Amino acid sequence: MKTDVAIIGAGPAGLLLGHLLRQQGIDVVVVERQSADYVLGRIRAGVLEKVTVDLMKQLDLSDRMMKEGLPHEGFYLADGEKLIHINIAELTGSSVMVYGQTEVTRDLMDASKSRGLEVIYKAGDVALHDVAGNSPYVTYQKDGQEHRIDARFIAGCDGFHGPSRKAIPDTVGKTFERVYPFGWLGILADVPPCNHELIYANHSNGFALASMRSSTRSRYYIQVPLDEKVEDWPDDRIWDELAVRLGPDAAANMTRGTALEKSIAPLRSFVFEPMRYGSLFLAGDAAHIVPPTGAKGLNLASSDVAYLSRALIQFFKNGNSEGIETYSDTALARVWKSERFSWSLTQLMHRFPDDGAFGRRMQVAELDYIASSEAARKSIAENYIGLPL
Ligand code: RFL
Ligand code: PHB
Repeated sequence: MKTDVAIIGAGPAGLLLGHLLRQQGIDVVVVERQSADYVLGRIRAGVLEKVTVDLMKQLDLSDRMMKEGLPHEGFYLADGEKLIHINIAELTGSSVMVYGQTEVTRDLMDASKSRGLEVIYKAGDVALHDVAGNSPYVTYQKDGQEHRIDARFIAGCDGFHGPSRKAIPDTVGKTFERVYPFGWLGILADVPPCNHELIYANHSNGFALASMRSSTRSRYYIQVPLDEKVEDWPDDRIWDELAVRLGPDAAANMTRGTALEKSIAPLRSFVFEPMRYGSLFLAGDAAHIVPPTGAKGLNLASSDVAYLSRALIQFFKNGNSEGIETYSDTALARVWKSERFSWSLTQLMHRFPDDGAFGRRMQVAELDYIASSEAARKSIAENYIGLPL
């Protein structure tokens, strides 16, 4: 098979990029290791920045999101007795959209066929070849046969564990990493949310987040030690802990229900530089990971893809390779700012086992400052809605 751009991974980064390039008549093939159902079964992000909403609009795939999504104009930071409202709308004139990553993925998947976006699911042993030069290719196994896709470029949109980043030689790539000493235990349930806005709570038992997917579906998280097992957390234990950590007002409004999904995700900050090597580009989680506290992961995948699609369209339409040359630096400049925000909000809202009394006093002082300073709240709000492209 021959194509212009071979895309590895059919998560949000791969599907968004595929659609944006197809919209301009550029040939693409997407290869995905998992089945479509498996990809849709992964419960992840819930908060979309303008950059993600705008890309779906640009693709004319935003109808369901505009109908079913919930625009949010604020959220809360809670710390013991203190409840700090970050009024995003007042502070920035903007808002974010609560609409699940699963739904974004479904909308992109549903439109694939009619828009000529070929996605090959259940592709085994995906491997990248000759990425340093101008004639790279991808091989994979499917139905007991080896297949080969020759391309002008390869886009590595295969998440943190995919093969793309590893195709860049160690002598070229640099990694920057912080692993946090805890994870998030998430629960999804068909119950109304306890509050109409998200609540991020710092409690002595650890962090908790009250989020949602709709007016009838809630998503909650609690900070747990890394060695904790989902099996040790029957639904009732999670609801009890949420009630304690989120405080009496939220607890009074919290409806308990059976978990539709329950999982533990470790927290990490990670950046790989550069995001381009020869004919290979990295986008999304393949190049960087943020702890979910700032709701930035999916939105960073979107901004990478916005930059990369422009660069590739410029190249294929006008023979102009400037965007391709600058992609890595341009994308990384935004990545590092989101890394900083996600790291600082994680630092502020979690209990770190080794931070002791001094670390806790720093958190209290910072939260006190945020509560008393509009400038501080504005800085949080403008990062939360997403920095401009
Ligand atoms: P994905 O979604 O991981 O997709 C990568 C795809 O590549 C496939 N793949 C392969 N394909 C072929 N061959 C191989 N060898 C392959 N290896 C892997 C995978 O099967 C997969 O389909 O990466 P992408 O597209 O870069 O998207 C990134 C986002 O998924 C991620 O950043 C967010 O989910 C992070 N995140 C959040 N982001 C937000 O913007 N807002 C949020 O509110 C938010 N909440 C979250 C989150 C992530 C979480 N977890 C579980 C890590 C909450 C949680 C709990
Ligand atoms: C979610 O609803 O899954 C969610 C919301 C906000 C975050 C992280 C996750 O910061």
